[in-house]
Amino acid sequence: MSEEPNTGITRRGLLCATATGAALARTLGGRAALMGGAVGAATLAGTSAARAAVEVAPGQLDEYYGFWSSGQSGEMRILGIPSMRELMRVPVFNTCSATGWGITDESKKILTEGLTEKTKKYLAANGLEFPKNGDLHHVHMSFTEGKYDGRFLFMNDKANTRVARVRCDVMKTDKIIEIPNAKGIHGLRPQKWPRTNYVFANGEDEVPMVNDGKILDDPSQYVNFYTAINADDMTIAWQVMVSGNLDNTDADYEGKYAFSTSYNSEMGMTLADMTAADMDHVVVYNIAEIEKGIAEGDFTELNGVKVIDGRKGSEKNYVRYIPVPNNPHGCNMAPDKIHLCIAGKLSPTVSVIDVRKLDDVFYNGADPRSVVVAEPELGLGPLHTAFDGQGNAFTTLFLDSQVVKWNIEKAVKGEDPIITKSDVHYQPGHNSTAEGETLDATAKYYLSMNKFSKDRFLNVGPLKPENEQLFLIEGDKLTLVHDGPTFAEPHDSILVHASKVNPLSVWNRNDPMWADTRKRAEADGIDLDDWQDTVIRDGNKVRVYMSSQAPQFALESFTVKEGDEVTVIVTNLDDIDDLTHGFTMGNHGVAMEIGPQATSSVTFTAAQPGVYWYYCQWFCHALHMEMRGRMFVEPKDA
Ligand code: RUQ
Ligand code: CUA
Ligand code: CA
Repeated sequence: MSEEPNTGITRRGLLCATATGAALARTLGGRAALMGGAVGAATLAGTSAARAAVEVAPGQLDEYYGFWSSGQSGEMRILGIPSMRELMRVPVFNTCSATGWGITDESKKILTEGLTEKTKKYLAANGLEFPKNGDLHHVHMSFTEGKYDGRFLFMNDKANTRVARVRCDVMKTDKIIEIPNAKGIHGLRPQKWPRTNYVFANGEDEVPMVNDGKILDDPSQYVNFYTAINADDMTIAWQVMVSGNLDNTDADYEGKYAFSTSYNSEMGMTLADMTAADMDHVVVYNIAEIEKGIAEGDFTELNGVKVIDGRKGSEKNYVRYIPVPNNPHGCNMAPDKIHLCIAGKLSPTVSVIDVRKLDDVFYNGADPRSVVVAEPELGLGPLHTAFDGQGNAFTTLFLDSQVVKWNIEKAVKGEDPIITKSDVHYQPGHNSTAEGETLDATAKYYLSMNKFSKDRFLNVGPLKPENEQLFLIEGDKLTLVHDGPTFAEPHDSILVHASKVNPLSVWNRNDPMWADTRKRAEADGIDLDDWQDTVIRDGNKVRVYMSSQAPQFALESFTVKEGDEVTVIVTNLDDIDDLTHGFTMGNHGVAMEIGPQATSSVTFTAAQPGVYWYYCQWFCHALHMEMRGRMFVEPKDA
């Protein structure tokens, strides 16, 4: 088999020539010529000793949880590390046929209640309840004093400008909010210190401050919004209006500053314009000053949000702009609590910012560039940086299809910081080390999230999987121990030690997830804890309360009329680990998961008269197939 099927042009050469264009060639000068070269031989799997070191034998448990974004699939995924086994998919911005996410009353409430009025109106006019898609890039866990605390996971939806929260006790989404004013929420990170009071979210796309159609093609009037969300109740705390767009974000280990990269300080609307300037910038947010400004009333209220003006030219102490080379991307705070690493993307450099120097920029008029204490040249297309907790950094090199391990202190001293470069397969975006974005960063595993798999797996047609590679960190060496194809399109991941994540196996009967359903039951005279199986008619609304216990639904049939609004409320009385039931109503587009001790409900309109079978769709018992019943639909005026 040839290395490069079908074409003499390598994908690497192609991307270089098209995606990043002339600007890249300009920035990189003569080095661009290097990129047209042939791709190196495929990375071979590591030594059998290294593979044995990470083997998780059947029946054994993994050492780390991996929490994965899924890009345009809209869900969150949970993997075991180092086995790379996919353990679970948690629906967030997508709908899910297995769990009924987007179908059940409980999930629809979460998917709709946090939308803006404007969006609700648009959706209603188009017969929709919530956006049909999501683009989930960044999953990050809540922190307490710089370490993961196992409470929540937060994540963004770039496509519909939303932020979601997943409860780690049950691994279900419990809040989704649309962010007003901003467009295209991309970078997202929780505050690290003293705890995650805020979740920070970058709006990537520039829009008019009041985006109501009066201003259209006049970019001089566009702005961008940085949002702080109150993590405990998922409300908007404040926003800062900034100049230039926003890409990735991170926060420091002192609770003083947060940061965003901007690849479009030019406020350009075309590729040529967005890459025109030699320098873009990092925006630094001064959290205490912003809070003070809000408290003192120095804000504009826009769509119910308090917005601070931090645009260039503002004299206040809310924001500073640090110039960095053209079109930066990754924004990663090192666990040494000192160095913020800004990946250059079009520039082959990483800009290292010493956050201790920021006070001087804010309060003593120091030159913003004075905080950049190193800018080592590391390779082509640096995108993201992960840390090992020992002063070293791993930066992905998209164009070189490599990861470079380098030493931060050496870079600051002006010495050659590069320790090793390792090939990855192929074109890496994000990377992760074990708890590398926390004070518990550990030099053990290195994960490369590669945007292309390129000949690494059996051909599955024109749409290929991505490739994620796990390496064992052995001293200065990275040894490849696993290749794993993934479906569209994980961007980011975190590795969290298993001891910090302790989900329940059985739901608590009074979980807030079905608090509304419980209230409605009480109004119907039903106590969900002292189960009664009954059908309540309320005009053309019918509520069917039934329990389930393997292998039976308490009601073997119920009767409704054509066009009735039927709500089926099922409580799973089984309290055994792993005993999930389901409820699927045939030919009604209705399915839901009911975990042990959970209550779920679903509302639908009864179809044309006839007999319809419902069944349990989660295999629960030897007589699982028999776990079914009939809905009789009578004609309207019978
Ligand atoms: S971004 S590949 Cu959406 Cu996290 Cu950098
Ligand atoms: Cu209950 Cu299958
Ligand atoms: Ca730019």
